[in-house]
Amino acid sequence: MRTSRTWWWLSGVVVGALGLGVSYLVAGIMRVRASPVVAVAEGVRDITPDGVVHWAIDTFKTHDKMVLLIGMFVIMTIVFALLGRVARTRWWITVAGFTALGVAGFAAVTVKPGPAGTMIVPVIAGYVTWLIGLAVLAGWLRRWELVEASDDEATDPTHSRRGFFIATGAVGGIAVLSAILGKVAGNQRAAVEKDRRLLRVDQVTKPIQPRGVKVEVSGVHPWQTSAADFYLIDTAILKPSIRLKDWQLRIHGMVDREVTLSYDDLVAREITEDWITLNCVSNEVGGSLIGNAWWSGVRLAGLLAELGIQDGADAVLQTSDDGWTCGTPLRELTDDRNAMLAVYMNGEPLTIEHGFPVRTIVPGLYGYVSACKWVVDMEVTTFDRIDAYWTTRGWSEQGPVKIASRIDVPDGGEEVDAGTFVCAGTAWKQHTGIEGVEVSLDGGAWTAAELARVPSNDTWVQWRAEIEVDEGDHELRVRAIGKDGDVQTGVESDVLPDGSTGWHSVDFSAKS
Ligand SMILES: Nc1nc2c(c(=O)[nH]1)N[C@H]1C(S)=C(S)[C@@H](COP(=O)(O)O)O[C@H]1N2
Ligand SMILES: [Mo]
Repeated sequence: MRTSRTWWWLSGVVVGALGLGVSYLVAGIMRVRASPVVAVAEGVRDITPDGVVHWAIDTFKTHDKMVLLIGMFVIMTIVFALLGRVARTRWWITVAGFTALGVAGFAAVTVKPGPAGTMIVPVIAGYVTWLIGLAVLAGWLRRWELVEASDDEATDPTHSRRGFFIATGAVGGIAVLSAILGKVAGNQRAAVEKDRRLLRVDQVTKPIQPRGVKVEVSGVHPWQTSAADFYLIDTAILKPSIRLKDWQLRIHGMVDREVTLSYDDLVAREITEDWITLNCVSNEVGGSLIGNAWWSGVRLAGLLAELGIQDGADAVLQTSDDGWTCGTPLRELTDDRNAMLAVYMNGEPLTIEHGFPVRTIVPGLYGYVSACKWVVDMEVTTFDRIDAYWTTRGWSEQGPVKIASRIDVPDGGEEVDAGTFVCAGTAWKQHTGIEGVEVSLDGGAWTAAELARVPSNDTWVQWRAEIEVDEGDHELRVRAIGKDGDVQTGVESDVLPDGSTGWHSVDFSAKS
């Protein structure tokens, strides 16, 4: 085989990369957040069956998005190589292939919120680049091939070969350069981080942990969760970077008077502050998708009352800057609890990951129906009229937190000293409160644990219990009792559709 033939695949890869780079650059310059590559990755995730998504999250933990991007990268490289390879004999397949990829990019960006007209520009730029780039490299390859094929011994293929490699190198270089420039141009993050650092909201206070909230047993998760340790759950592959001056919240729908608030409008209102525990519906029994923080923000009950809620409304459809939505029951937003538009977490502006500049926090509801990060739109409406991101994927429309408890000490598999052992952990049922916690050793009788103090029913509570353990293997179980008398069930159910149930148990051993 002539050497020229073996290089077609390389032109496919390099031209493919150039198209992606150019499209990324155009997206960056235009400040289109949904670059086609990321949009396709998000689209792939959206159309992936739930079972596969859960398997991926389970297997790769929080690296699932990285794995998705790397997987896409590998697949794209292979696809580009194949498209380059077939271009030699069947041009139309290559053109059809790039067109199909362009259409996928187009489809992925148009389902994103925002002006479709501008989001399509990066896709078109990338598509045109693919076609032109491939035509140029193919031109050099054909010249090289012709020279190799000619019987004329005097003709040296070096010139056309060199031409091909120089062109390929140049195209590859431009691809990398445009990707880097796209990154720089699109990088609002630095500016947003600066907004965060300079932000001062009057009335916001630093958290002061109430006395007696800790059981003081080493190994128990801290009662207050720092922003850095707070679990992160969202569907955004690129976290929205929103400048303070650009943020707006529109509240509309079944209200007498709709309103659009700027950040200054919002924080000029009275600030409310509270300790609130937030947890995820996907938290498995014994899991750690839960955290407790000091939140500062604006109470939604007051705000909504001012706008005048119309009869019949029972839900608020919240929309994030990245298009994610959730349906929150109006009752929990307007009753006595501190449901708020939070601006600070633990006395600091929200981090970008946790929803800067504004996110919702509602005591007593799982995050997926309430805790909208980067919130920009609230529509007062009715549940029967709306579909939210997770409820269209099999999760329950309503997501009140279920009573739960967890053993932090001993750790599973731990070896402790036989004799008296102090076990400890936490329990929660936000907005109802925990009345008691009980533990059972090796399937024996339930015995009461001691509870630490809590500032309100909206936080988790730490517990500790002294147990007598003999030498050998043991199993410890925990259950909680709510202030409403609800005793935590031992019946195990999966996180889907509305949160896990079952007792957390830990196997450990004791030695003399
Ligand atoms: N914009 C947006 N907000 C979101 C989500 C999301 O995917 N996108 N996930 C929700 C879920 S399922 C949970 S449990 C909480 C998690 O908030 P955290 O990441 O700050 O802990 O955010 C909620 N708010
Ligand atoms: Mo969640």
